Amino acid sequence: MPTESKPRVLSGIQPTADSFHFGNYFGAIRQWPTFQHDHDAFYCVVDLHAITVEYDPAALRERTYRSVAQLIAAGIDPEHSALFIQSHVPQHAQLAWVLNCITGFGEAGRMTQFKDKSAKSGSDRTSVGLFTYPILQAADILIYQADQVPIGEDQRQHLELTRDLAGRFNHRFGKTFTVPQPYIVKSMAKILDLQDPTAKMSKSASAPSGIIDLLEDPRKAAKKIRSAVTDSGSEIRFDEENKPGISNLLTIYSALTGSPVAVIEKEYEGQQYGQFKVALSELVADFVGPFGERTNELLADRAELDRILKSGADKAKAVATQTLALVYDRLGFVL
Ligand code: ATP
Ligand code: LTN
Repeated sequence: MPTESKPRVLSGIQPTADSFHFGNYFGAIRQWPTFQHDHDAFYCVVDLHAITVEYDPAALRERTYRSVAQLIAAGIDPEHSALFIQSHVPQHAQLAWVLNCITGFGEAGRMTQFKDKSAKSGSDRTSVGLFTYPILQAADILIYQADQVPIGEDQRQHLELTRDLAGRFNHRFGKTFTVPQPYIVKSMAKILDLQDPTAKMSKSASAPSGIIDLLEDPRKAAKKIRSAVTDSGSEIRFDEENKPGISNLLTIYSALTGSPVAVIEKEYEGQQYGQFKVALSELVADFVGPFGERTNELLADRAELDRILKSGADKAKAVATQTLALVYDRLGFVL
């Protein structure tokens, strides 16, 4: 298929941890490689978003490389997708400024993620950057004229804002942007904290024992599964309400093997939690072991990563400069 007729996808992820965790992987990243052959795919590590909260500069640089390496280890092929760092393409920030100027203050204030995060840190420690975070996200998407945006359920409101801003700009200044569709797969797993299976697995809220990182030592990962909280009773059955612990482990088993939960339940009928956990702990170790090795191989050759990132940024800039030129023209800037 010629490139022009392929639908375009864009997604992004923040480089805010040394490793992505199972929630990030099974809830978001895993689907990215599935688009790269029949879509025109753009994937970015969003470092501009990562500075909206307090952070350490040396850690950010290292985490950005680690994020890129993990995305490649997860199956993103830089020959087929444009894989790049957001700050390498200045048009994101340039378009964000324009979008800031057509976003209502109240409209931005209604974003629930901002409300939750700012409530936690208090208004003096909340940056204006965090307030405008969703507008920069809209720029990430609109600068590529993306048709589809693979995201987790938690990003639905940001995508709605993106669609509103695209429609508003088009209405005010003439048709300029593609109005993107969210691509939210209902069956994408929501992974819960291993120690508190009523809360999601989260880098900021979970204790280390509740999280499995993709770059975890395989033996430690296996041990975390064996020590995961399970529920009273002994039946291996999916029941989110009454058996959140075992249900979460069934979700992870299913996500790792591709087997439907019902098939796994049948397979383990009559067995104890302990036996199931041992089997799952081996699957987890077999997954994180090679994943970590591949990521470390990639990280050992920074020059090659820089080459990949330069080529990704070049592909991205080719599209982004065209969109920005059109936007500046529509806005009435002297060209
Ligand atoms: P934080 O603790 O700072 O909220 P996080 O651990 O939730 O961070 P994000 O950086 O918000 O991680 O995650 C990126 C994406 O990964 C999210 O948009 C979401 O789609 C997905 N994701 C994160 N945690 C989970 C989870 N537990 N289950 C499924 N998907 C998840
Ligand atoms: N806010 C998103 C990350 C993100 C993104 C994007 C996702 C930034 N820009 C553009 C999709 C498209 C998150 O926290 N998951």
